[in-house]
Amino acid sequence: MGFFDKLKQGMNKTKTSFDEKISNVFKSFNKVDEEFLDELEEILIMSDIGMDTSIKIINNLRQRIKKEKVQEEEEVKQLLREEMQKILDVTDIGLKLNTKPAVILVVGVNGVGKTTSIGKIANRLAKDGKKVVVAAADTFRAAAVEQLEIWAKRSGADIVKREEGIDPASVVYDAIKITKEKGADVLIVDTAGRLHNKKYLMDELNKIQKVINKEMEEADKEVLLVIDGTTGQNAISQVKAFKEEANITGLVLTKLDGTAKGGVVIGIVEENQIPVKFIGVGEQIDDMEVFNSGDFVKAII
Ligand SMILES: Nc1nc2c(ncn2[C@@H]2O[C@H](COP(=O)(O)OP(=O)(O)OP(=O)(O)O)[C@@H](O)[C@H]2O)c(=O)[nH]1
Ligand SMILES: [Mg+2]
Repeated sequence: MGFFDKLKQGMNKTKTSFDEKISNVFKSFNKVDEEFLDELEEILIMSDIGMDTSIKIINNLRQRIKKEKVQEEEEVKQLLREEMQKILDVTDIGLKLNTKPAVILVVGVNGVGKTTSIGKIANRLAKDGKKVVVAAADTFRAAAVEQLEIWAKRSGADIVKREEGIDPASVVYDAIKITKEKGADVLIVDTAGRLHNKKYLMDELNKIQKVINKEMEEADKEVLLVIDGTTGQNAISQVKAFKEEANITGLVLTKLDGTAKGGVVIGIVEENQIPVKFIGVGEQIDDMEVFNSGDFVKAII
């Protein structure tokens, strides 16, 4: 069967987990040789890890298998986990919010979980004793403001909101002023979900960033790009588009509950050297975890 047929078949059978696929490769080959490694490489590519990253992982794996004389399924899996983990451990994953105030700008395409993640992050920060203000800079829908308001109440954060349709950058301007007046520690800015091909929305994001850079020049700034963990290859173009417009400092990978996916993030981290900071594992306020590369690779293999 050709590569593309396999790819198609793979997509029709997304229920077969990554781990099962690897075990199947072990069943079809009785030894860990070049053929086996080729097959494994195809599985990585089909799991959205990306061509270049998959090749890199397999090359490293090949060397280690040779050097460490590995033949057993569990040993190979362990080496594979370690090689993936190495890629994911790019930099420090904590939020850098040492100034008072500091700011977190949250961006991403529609429906990925931005507002929900803001609620969860605000809650974590509040638990650490921080005073948080959230800015409702998604002014497209009245419902967006209401949704953020609910999360602000749950987490004990203050909210700055204006009427629907107003320029989001002006909401951010007001929110910065209020954050300073209240002596709050962190301002978190919720933005509208924007398709990366809609130029005016991206321009608007630039305007928000200009306001932040001007009004909070000295502040520590995190720009978190939220990615739906059930998305495949499309996540790569999302990262590319947002990186052109914003200085992304970290990723939030959501909806990892109930999915064996998320492999795409390995390629994204490798290619962009942007760390995953949090993962979302449900719709409730506590359903967020600090990203742990070791646990993550264990979950997929
Ligand atoms: N299962 C699960 N659902 C999630 C998670 N994060 C968010 N959601 C759900 O995803 C849906 C969209 O979440 P929102 O937070 O509104 O997403 P958004 O990016 O703010 O959406 P827009 O503002 O419309 O662009 C909601 O139904 C959330 O409950 C998660 O980690 N797991
Ligand atoms: Mg939202």
